[in-house]
Amino acid sequence: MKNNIHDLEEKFQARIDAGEKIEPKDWMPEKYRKTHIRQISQHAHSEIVGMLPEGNWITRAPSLRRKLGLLAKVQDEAGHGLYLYSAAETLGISRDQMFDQLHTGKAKYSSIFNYPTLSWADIGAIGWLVDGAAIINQVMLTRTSFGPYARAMVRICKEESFHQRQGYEIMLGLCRGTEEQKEMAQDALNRFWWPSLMMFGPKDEDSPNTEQSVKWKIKRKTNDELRQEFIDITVPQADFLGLKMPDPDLKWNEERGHYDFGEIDWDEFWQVVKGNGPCNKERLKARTDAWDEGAWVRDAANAYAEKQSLKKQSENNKKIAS
Ligand code: FAQ
Repeated sequence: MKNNIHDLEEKFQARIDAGEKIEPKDWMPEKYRKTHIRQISQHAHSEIVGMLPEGNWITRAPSLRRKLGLLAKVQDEAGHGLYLYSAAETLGISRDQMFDQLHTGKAKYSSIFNYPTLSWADIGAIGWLVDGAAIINQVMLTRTSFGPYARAMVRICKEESFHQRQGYEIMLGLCRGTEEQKEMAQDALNRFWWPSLMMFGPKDEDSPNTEQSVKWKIKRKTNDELRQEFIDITVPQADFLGLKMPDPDLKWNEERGHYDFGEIDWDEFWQVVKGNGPCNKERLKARTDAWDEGAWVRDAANAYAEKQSLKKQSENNKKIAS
């Protein structure tokens, strides 16, 4: 038995090394399955919880055009959550189980969504920085080894690119506006810059999952590699806006061909991950309230589905009888 598992694992790794995609019904090590359930469900939860900080501004967007754009973006995020929950379901976990893990605090979601959106400029900063960071991570995931996850990511990335541009366009509008508007944009950058860098996860040396995930090509790049990529792309964008990065240690390193940057406040990161960020409790309450208040919708949908299936069954029975 031991040898059998060993053989299966070797064959599995050989498939991964050859660049093959793993599909839900293929044999896979239990840890590969569990890692995917963890990562995909947490990613799905991030999309759903991520709707909340922006939802806060839908009624207060400064024009109809901005309102339409934001509404469409938030709807896209619900869609991303749904593709991802479906991808995770192929691994044998139910949606109810995943929601239960979110509502009981067992499953994480991205730390970034535990920060408040205090001004309209924050919506620009989220699109520019948060979606910008999400794309860097998710473009990598279009090549991840698990087929359903990789395929979901292709569409999600296309939509995220729109989101990033609408955010940057909001920032550009503010930076070309009045002094007060430019200050709002700078303030949003100051508050969202460091939390955006934290989105990529702990430093590689403190990341317990990276080594195995890279070996299984779940992750094609490490947390630090992606974070550096994001910084290198984003700093010139801030320069173009005429905004100042809130990091005195940020400077181009000719030798490395990358920007050097200051130390991230890892205590803050872990506090937020553990549930003690500025909005953790509020976000979780919004989700559990939505679940409780939506019970009648789920009951009605189930009753309707049951009625339809009985109707279909009785029509089939009639056809067989005639
Ligand atoms: N927040 O060993 P690692 C978006 C946890 S989508 C909270 O490095 P891993 C779209 C990690 O889970 C944003 N927890 O873990 C949008 C692990 O704990 P666990 C979400 C974090 O999995 C935009 C522990 O720390 N994207 O923004 C965070 O190998 C705008 C040790 O860490 C994804 O989920 C964090 N930032 O690497 C929506 C992408 N970082 O689970 C609305 C898919 C780490 O063992 C508006 N996920 N942790 O208990 C990934 O690529 C990976 O899971 C990482 C973490 C890179 C996030």
